[in-house]
Amino acid sequence: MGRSSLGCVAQLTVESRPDEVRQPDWAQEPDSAQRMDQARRLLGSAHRLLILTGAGVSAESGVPTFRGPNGLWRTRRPEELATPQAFQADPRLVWEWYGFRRERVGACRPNKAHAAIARLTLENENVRLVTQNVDGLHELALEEAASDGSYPAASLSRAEPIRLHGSLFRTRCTGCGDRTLDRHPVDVDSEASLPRCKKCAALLRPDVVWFGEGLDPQILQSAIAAAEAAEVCLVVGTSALVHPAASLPLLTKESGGVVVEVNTEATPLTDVAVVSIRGPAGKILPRLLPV
Ligand code: BJW
Ligand code: ZN
Repeated sequence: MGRSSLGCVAQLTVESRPDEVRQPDWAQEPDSAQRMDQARRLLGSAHRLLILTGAGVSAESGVPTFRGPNGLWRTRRPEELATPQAFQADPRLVWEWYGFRRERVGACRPNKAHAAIARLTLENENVRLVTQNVDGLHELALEEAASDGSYPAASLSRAEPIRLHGSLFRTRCTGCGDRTLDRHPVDVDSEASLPRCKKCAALLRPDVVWFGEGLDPQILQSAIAAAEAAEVCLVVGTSALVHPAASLPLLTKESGGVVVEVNTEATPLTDVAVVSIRGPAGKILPRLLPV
């Protein structure tokens, strides 16, 4: 694929209406097939592809998204809980939220969107995956796709996502900074029962990136390099409200590439995208990705 931007913004509506309509809208649109083809052609011919995912890619696995009607936890917005200030003020409350999410996400399995992305990244060394998600489902999908031993270790490690916002299943010590894998349930009975560091006894925190905290510079740099090099940036299931993640597709565009979006709703990136496909990732990606 050349690095010229296509001029038009094609939008495709795939989401089903709330009540009676079970067949997705895109199937009824006269030009929907053409638009899927346009996206497929772009993705299929890109020499370097970046896939950027957000919470929407895990929605069909049962993982709640952050924003929108189902994004609230006890009427609190993520902006109130995902901050160092919230943790300092009330670590029990913040750990309760993360404990709840660990439990919920721990019971979820990768869906067809994760599986399609995993196959593509394992098969194609020119595809990079950058995720904002902390749920580990892309990693599980990779394990599942490679469970028959047919991929060499090098393919597996290359296919690992660049995780912008950390992991729900890792802790970081607020004292010595030690990082540990941790899938345990969290005891939030009292401040004394919260997870503590085995080395220095200081309070542990989830090893995630909160608002106002910088991303790991090396991780951010890899994501920026992948965005700048990409001929196509496929953006899946993110509200594109949180930066710097939401700026990555703009970097692709500024570098002469194009943006393709898959989302159930319009986002600030919809007008940036050369093709915006409106529909659930688990239905769209298996039909879209060239494996
Ligand atoms: C489906 C679907 C289906 C549903 N199929 N789709 C530039 C401009 C303005 C502000 C800033 C800026 N640069 C930095 C900032 C400040 C701030 C920021 O972005 N604020 C904005 C909110 C205004 N950013 C930061 O603070 C970042 N740090 C930073 O930049 O450091 C330097 C700095 C600091 C301060 C000032 C300036 C510079 C850090 C951001 C950390 C974000 N952390 C969180 C929590 C992680 C840990 C945890 O999980 O608890 O990350 S917040 C939360 O939002 C989480 C997510 O990764 C992130 C993005 O959410 P996402 O994935 O997009 O989810 P949703 O729910 O918003 O959207 C889901 C989408 O899916 C929707 O569109 C649905 O329609 C769709 N969907 N089902 C397809 N089946
Ligand atoms: Zn410590």
